[in-house]
Amino acid sequence: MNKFLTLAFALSFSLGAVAQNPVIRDQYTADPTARVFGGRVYLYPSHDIFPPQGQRQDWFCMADYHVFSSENLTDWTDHGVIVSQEQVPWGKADGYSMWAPDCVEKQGRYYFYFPNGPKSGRGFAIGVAVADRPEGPFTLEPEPIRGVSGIDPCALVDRDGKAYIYWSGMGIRGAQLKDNMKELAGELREITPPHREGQPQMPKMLVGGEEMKGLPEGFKEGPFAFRRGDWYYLTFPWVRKEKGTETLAYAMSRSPLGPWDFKGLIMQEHTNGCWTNHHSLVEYRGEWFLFYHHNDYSPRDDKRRSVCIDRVSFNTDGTIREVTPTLRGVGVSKATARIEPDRYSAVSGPSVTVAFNDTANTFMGWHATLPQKGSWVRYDKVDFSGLTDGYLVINVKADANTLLSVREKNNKGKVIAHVDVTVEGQQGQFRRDNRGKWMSLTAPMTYHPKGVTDIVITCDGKPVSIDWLQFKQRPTYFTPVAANAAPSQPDERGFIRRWQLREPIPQNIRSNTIFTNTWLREFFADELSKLNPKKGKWYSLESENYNMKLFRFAEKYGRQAYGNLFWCQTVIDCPEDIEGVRLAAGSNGASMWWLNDEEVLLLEGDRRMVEDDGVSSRLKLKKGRNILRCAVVNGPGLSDFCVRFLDESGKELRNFVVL
Ligand code: FUB
Repeated sequence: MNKFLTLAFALSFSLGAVAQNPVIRDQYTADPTARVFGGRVYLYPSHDIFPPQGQRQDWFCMADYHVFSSENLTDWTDHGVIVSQEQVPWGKADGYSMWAPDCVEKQGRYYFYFPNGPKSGRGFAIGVAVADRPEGPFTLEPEPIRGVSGIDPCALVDRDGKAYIYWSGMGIRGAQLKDNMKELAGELREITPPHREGQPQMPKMLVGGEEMKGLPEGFKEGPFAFRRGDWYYLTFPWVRKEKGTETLAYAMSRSPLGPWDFKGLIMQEHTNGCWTNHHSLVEYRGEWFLFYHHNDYSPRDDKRRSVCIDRVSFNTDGTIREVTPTLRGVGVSKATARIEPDRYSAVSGPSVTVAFNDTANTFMGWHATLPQKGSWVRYDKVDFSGLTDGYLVINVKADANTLLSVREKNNKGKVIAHVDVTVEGQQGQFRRDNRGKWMSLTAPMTYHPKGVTDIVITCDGKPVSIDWLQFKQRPTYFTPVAANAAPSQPDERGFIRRWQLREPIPQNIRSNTIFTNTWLREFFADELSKLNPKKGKWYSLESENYNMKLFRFAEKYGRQAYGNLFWCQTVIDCPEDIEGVRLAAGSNGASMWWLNDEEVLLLEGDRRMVEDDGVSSRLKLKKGRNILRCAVVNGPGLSDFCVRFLDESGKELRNFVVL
């Protein structure tokens, strides 16, 4: 037996939840072969990269293969590199020709077939690597398959255990494989390759298999053969003379090596001129899917491509229904993951536009622009399961104050959340000047859809662009306190967790450096004089933490998390007069503290919350009710506070209750 090379196992990592086209969003992927192994879909694509110096800059360039897998066609795991060019014993270490591959399983072993440029000679050979698991590690065979000269291998293991290989080279060829899956079963013939004008004559070579008969005239490559019922399908990229770029086409037969009966197209030419397409069809959980590629992330360079998936179906006579590519793709998107409306299922009309977020780094994705009141985008199959107390986070950009809604099913459907996009400071949410800037806004959910449904984003005012949106379950953080609730105690470290919080008052503060003693005194005095306990909503809450996370409170009740003034008060009931105590507080943002309407502490400057950060002078807590009040203000940044009383010896005070 020749020398084997065992390949290192690369680290796997998940790409996060993305259900839209393209499906792999951090690297170029092309020529997708999808296979189902052990109830999971495995994706074996080529890996387009930009050519290094010295390589032809306008040509395909691939140095390795990754394998990806998914259980739901939404979340893809990248298992890393399984074969790279410098590991192939017979291949050029710098050939950059690792074109379309395939992988099939037979008797518990996984056979990975891939083309590559041989060390000596021209053209392509096809190699095999074998593994015990679909994601490897793969062991490379020392030599390519004898008698196979070409690209784009595809293997078919039939129900009777016989296996076949198809490839592209002087037309589309097919041959039976031996049981070892590494050699052709039939005779090999020596031929003189046809001479191509302007090129040197290739030396004689061994050729196996036969050219597939019954296929249409014109350029063909990328065969993908499969069986469905008693029909064999040979599918392939095909160039129609009159159009000049690749379609996906197919032929059917009752036997694995034909002759074939040409049937027509699975997909038309790409409308943007992307020259190639390449594909596979796979049945998964009772549905059929077409994997193909398009140059979405690289619209001006069709040698850098990306894998897409759409559903495909069959007529009763076994013929394939033509597939129209979609942006939305397949798979269900979780409401709690980022949803990208630029990958829409439908739009109100052609005036809705999609543009890259960053043309210098297209992997940053796209945004959709709704140009006028009434325009909308629909995004189907969003799963709201488990979201019981949610709010919306949406990343938007606008040039003027506007409104949008997220609705269920259609543009007149039930409003799930309504967003007030304020960029100029007159409406509710943002007072800063955010014209033309991306902003993450939050909005309460006014309706919680059940299970999987479609969402529609409607523009209800001026033009607005949307990058992504996401629903979040409101964190608990606080438990509402009923009016007749029993008094609570300070926690075991003396921190007071029960507070009445007024809904936040948004502030136009760009920087916390303004929080000087003088500024804060004036600000708090002014705000205190305006404070009307009957105006604005007050919430009586018990915190799950020793500190009151005010920004979470804001978020939970659908207000902006940053740039707020918070009013907070609590009632302390003492069994007796307690002399010589000190108030010890920490706050993120500046804060001022009053005990029974007397100012007792000011925490100034741009500070973070630290326990006992500021300590008052000695105070008296009187027998009965004492009102402790604080105001916390912050510009950009989080807001929270923690507070307790310390006794004469500096120990936390706990002999009182909080009403
Ligand atoms: O990816 C390189 C080549 O482009 C493939 O092998 C062909 O099928 C075409 O997609």
